[in-house]
Amino acid sequence: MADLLSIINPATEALIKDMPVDDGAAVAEKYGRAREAQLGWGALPLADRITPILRFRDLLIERVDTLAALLTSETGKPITQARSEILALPGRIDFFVQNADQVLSPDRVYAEPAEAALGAGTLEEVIAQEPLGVIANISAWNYPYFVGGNVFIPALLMGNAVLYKPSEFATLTGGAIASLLHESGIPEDIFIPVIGSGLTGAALLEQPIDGVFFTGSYATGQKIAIAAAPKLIRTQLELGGKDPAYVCADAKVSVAAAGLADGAFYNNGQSCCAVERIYVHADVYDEFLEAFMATVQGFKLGDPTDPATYLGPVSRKPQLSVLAEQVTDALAKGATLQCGGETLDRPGWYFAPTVLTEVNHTMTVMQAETFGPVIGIQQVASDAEAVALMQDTPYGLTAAVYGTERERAVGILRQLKTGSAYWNCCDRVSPRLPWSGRGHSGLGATLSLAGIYTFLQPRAWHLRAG
Ligand code: TXE
Repeated sequence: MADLLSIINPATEALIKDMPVDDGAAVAEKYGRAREAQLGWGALPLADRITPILRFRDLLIERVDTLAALLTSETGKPITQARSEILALPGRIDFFVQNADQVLSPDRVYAEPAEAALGAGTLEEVIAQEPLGVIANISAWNYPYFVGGNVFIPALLMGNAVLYKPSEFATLTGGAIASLLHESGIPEDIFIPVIGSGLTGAALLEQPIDGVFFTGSYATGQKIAIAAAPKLIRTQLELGGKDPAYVCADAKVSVAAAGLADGAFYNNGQSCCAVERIYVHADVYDEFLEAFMATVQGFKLGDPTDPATYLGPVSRKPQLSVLAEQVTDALAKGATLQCGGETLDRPGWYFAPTVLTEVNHTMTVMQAETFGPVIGIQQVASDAEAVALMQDTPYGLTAAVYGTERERAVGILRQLKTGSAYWNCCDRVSPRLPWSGRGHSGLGATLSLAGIYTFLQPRAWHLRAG
């Protein structure tokens, strides 16, 4: 009897359904089918792989209401944000489709002049790109369409087969994505959902796959890397972050306050690139805090199926205690609670939007990933002090600086080791730009041309005419 995975609605705590979990034998069987099907898929003309992907793109738009309702039911993501995520994936698909041919076309890099051939046939050198083969996509729950699509769309376009394990907290959405891809014409043995949690993910890594693409925590990312290491396969890790933002003395305070409040609380702060620490120059601190608090207190918290809701429940019940512990620790070390600070006494896993001030780096809230609706704001006396504090983290996903002078902001950002840098913006991802992390934030890049090449391996052809 297969183990069951209980899918719970975070807003009501009601059981949605129990799903049978794939055990090791089921995972091995799915791997075998993917391996058998991949060669034929990789040998297809690119156009034959693009057609079903474009159909999937259209179905995402057609079915957005149903897909968004499902995503909201199992993650608690406010329906407006669920729709936005689904409707933004077509733009990323367009980028991958528009660049697929350029990336896959063989590149003739050298043709030897006839006179140099000394009577032998002339030599030409060609670089060809080949798919990795069968890859495992072990995905996350906070943006299943984004963090999944960033991987499986280019992987499929480049001719790979994908074993896709959605997070146990977004399993129904993972199943809906698989059904939609199959309805679009992606062969069932080319995109195979693997259902379960960590044990199923670990079983997937025991298969002779050709690459693993993971999104999740640093702790689990380490386990993935250790399991993948003996195989010497492509290992890509999109992990967490402790993303800082700095408000310079010359910043437009209203712009910074609105942007950073959204950056800290959108998706209930459950984004790898959510703003997790805010530093504000003393000259604008009071004005910023007042504007920031006004924005936060304007956020509507409630039923995630209500289009007016901005803050729903957190997606995972254990996070409630993580958040409460970070608040307790901060207050015990001298922080001031501006608002929130506790789990709400109501059905569902709701944590009040929380702003802490008079914080410092002895507090967990300013050092460990929060991944929830809690933010610390610290006053600084200079840009140099802000840089020192922003650098004080093993993570390196994104950093943001709000200020009028571009050179001043860029000069600050250049000192920080992050994969993405923001001037007067934050918490944004573009298909045209590589999404990568330094330090504990990960390995490799998705999106941009780099995020397409990562699903390929180059082959060097040395061809001398007979
Ligand atoms: O992540 P996990 P969870 C961070 C965030 C969050 C924390 C925990 O701080 O609070 O991670 O979230 C699978 N071998 N991020 O529990 O445990 C697991 O089934 C193979 C940031 O979701 O990392 C799931 O599919 N697979 C991140 C996936 O790994 C294993 C987004 C992630 O699980 C496994 C999500 C194993 N041993 C969480 N153990 C971001 N970058 O945004 C687990 N899994």
